[in-house]
Amino acid sequence: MNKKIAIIGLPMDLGQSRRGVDMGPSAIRYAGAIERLQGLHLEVEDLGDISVQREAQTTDATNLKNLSQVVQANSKLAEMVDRTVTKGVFPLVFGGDHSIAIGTLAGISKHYQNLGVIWYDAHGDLNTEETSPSGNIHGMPLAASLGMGHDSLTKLHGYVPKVKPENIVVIGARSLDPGERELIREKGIRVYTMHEIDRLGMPRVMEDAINYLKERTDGVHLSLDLDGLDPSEAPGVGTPVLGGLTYRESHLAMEMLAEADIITSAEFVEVNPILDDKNKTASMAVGLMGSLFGEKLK
Ligand code: NNH
Ligand code: MN
Ligand code: MN
Ligand code: MN
Repeated sequence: MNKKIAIIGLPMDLGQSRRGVDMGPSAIRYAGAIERLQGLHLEVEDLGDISVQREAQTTDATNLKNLSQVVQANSKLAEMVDRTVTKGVFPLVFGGDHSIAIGTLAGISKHYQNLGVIWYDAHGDLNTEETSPSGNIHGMPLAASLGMGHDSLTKLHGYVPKVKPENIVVIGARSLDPGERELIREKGIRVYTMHEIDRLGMPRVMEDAINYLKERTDGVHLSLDLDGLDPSEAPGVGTPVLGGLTYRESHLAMEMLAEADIITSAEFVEVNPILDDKNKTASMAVGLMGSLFGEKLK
C-alpha cells in the first residue's frame, strides 16, 4: 500500500436531512486518525476541509434536495482527489454524508481502466431521483457513479460513468429500496447482504470479494459508511438500521483488505457526532482505518 496519504475532509450534511454529519471530519480527526496513521510510519498530510456553501435547504422539481450545493462541494472534492492521485498519493476522505462519494469517485476513477469499489453500507445507495423515497442524494451516489440519475451528478468532473457494475461489491446491505433491488438484478451487481454474511461468515465473504475484485480491477476504492456497522456499536449515524455488522467483523474485513493489499483509496462517511455516544462511532472509524492500513501486519 502507498505510504503517502492525503486526508481531505468534506464537512457536508446536505445530501440528507439530519444536521450534524457535517461535523464528521472534525470528530474523526479528534478521535486520533492522523496520529493513528503516523504511528504506522505512514507519511500523512492533512489537506484540511473543503468549504461548503450552506444556503437555505432547497428541493427543486427534481426530487433532489440541495442539488446545486451538493454538486458544487463534490466538484471541489473531485478536483482535490484528482490532484492527489496524480501525485501518487493515497486519498483518504472524511465525510460528511455519503453523497461525497460522487466527488471522490469522480476524482479517482479516471486514473484507472477498471476501478473496483467496495461499498460497505447498510444501504445500496443505488437510488435515482425517480426511485428515491426521500430525495436525499446520500442514497444515490453509487447509482450516480454508474451513470444513472441526474446529469449534474453523473457528469460531475466531466466523464460518465465512473464505475462499471461488474466492478462493484456491496457489503452489509440490509435496507434496499424496490428500485435499488431492480437495479442490482438488472446490472448484476455483486451484493453480500447480511443474509449472506450470516450464512457464509465474514472471512468467506471477504475472500470471495477480494478474489472477485483482484481478477478484474486495477485499483479498488473502499467507501465505508459507518451505518454498515450495527447501531448498538456505532450509534452516531443518521439512518441506523438494526442487524448490522459488528466492530470485530469489520476489523477482520479491514485486516483482510490490508493483507490482500488491493485498496488504493478510501473514504469514511456518515459519522454524526451529534447523534453519537462520546465520539464512539468516530473512534470506530479510526480503529478500522488502523486495520485497513496494516496495523496488525506491523
Ligand atoms: N435508501 C434510502 C434513501 O435513498 C436511505 C439511504 N440512506 C443512507 N444510505 N444512509 O447509506 O433515502
Ligand atoms: Mn451510504
Ligand atoms: Mn447507509
Ligand atoms: Mn448512510
